[in-house]
Amino acid sequence: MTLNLFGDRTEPEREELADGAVILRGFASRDDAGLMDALESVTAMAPFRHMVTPGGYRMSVAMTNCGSLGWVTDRTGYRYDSIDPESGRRWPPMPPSFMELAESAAAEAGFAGFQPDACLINRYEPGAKLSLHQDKNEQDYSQPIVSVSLGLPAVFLFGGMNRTDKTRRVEVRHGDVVVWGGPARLRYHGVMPLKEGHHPVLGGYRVNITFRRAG
Ligand code: MD6
Ligand code: FE
Repeated sequence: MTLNLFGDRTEPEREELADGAVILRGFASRDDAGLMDALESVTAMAPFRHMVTPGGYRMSVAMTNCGSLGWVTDRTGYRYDSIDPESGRRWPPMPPSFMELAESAAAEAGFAGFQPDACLINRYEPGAKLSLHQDKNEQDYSQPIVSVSLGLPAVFLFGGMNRTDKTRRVEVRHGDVVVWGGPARLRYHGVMPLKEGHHPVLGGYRVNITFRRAG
């Protein structure tokens, strides 16, 4: 444990989760007001919705997208699509503040030149969770993923290359950014059911924004 001048617990700004995965603590806090404005403009055009898995289950996490490709699931499977199935139109463009954050976080983690074309936005309410999964719908696994946590804290589960491998639990909080690539790219991961709480910026929710090069 590290103590600061006041005897409080401090955390390193950068924590290695595994080879190829790093948490940049508070990296997105500096411009959280700008991110919230951009988030509202996206969700005004493409509202959060609960998608259905190929197995027929309604996801507890509500989702939307921006950028040229959006991640969708329905009874026919998971895929990236340039069209929002709810509106029949393209997803809203990726706001410049989103793009800049993704690029600078990736560079900070050692992935210079990251140019995301897909941005998936997940909204968790208390009890919502994401089961262990691998991110495998993208074309090029050499590209990293940049994941931004906003609002209520959550426990991120971080496993290995097989579903049954032991998982590590890490708390992700408002403003934390996880960059995930290289040898970690196909690790299983998930999110534990969200606990109730109140966050000054997002109230009773957690929002996670993940940036990918999908196409
Ligand atoms: C979430 N994140 O934190 C869900 N995937 O709400 C993910 O599934 C994820 O954070 C790949 C890389 C980073 C992530
Ligand atoms: Fe994922």
